[in-house]
Amino acid sequence: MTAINYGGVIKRYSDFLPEFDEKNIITILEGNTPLIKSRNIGKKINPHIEIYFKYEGLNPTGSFKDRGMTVAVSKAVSDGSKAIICASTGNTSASASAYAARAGIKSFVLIPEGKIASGKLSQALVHGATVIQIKGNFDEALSLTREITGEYEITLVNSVNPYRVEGQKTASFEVVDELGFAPACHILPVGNAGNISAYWKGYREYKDAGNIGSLPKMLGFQAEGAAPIVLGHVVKEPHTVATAIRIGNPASWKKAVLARDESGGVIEAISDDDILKAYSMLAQEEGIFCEPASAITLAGLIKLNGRNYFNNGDVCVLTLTGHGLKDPNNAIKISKEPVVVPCDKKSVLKVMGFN
Ligand code: AN7
Repeated sequence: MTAINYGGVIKRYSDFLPEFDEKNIITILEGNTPLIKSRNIGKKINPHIEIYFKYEGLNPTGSFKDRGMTVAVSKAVSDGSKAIICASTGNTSASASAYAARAGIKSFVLIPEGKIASGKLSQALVHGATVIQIKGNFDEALSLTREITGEYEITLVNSVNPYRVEGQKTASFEVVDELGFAPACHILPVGNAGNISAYWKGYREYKDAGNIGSLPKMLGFQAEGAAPIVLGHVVKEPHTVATAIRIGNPASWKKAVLARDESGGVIEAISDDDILKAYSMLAQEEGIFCEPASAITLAGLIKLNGRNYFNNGDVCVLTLTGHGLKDPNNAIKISKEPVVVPCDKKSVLKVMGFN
């Protein structure tokens, strides 16, 4: 396949996805994201394992949600739907509104007031979605959208829509197609738990098709203040700096537990401090800017490595789910303020250390 022929995930993985009439395929050429080998962090943390980053921030709207959205919106269009709706911590709303714009249908997005990163909000607005901020959290927004879609002719495009999961599983296909085998471990953030379920489905389907001989351990991480699966109960008021995964009652809870248990993996919690440390490390030591929720994967790897979880030779893939530019305020907040100097060479050289 040459790049010029790339047609998005529905075309590339048609053998594993529902079929659509060509005219109903709504794609912005999502997928085909790079698998980047760690150059510096791996050496430092554990030179006996291989670390790869699946950089999903390079999807058209800057997150992995586009893989599922192309399938969900193509299905909505095939069914004659004129509008879609989702609840979102930000990225689903960005993706839904872009794909709806491309399809020429309406989108409605319900978001928790003041709790979504500014880049994501700007996306929903610029793509023309009707953005409804609710005085509540994601879980409450999701239950509202489920009620509304039960009563009105409008398609729900959260990951409870099975077409979303179908699209998202293509990321595991890409990992295998790139490596030539399944990794020993696949590490993901867990919010509403759709993605870890989708990856696991993808790996299993590739194994059934004879494309891989083994399956990875699925290693999922939740933020400490929003870790219902780890705690074993709903978190009523979830909180974390990683707003993308500020979710207290994940819709795919059971599927995520199955993915963990069938694969022999873990789902654990990580503190906000450790999330932000990993976030800075990725930016400063690998040149990769992802959002805090995505960096939880590296924090999780560091945590497990600290108790010698990995075997020598293990290949670990970390999915960096969203682009750092989604959340510029957070990046600025944790960084050194830029200095301001008079406009002369001497002052500039002084800051550079060339006195
Ligand atoms: C960057 O956009 O739930 O466990 O409404 O944006 O499949 O929910 C986002 C989730 C990880 C968690 N990383 O994935 C939403 C939303 C990023 C995310 C997750 C999200 P799931």
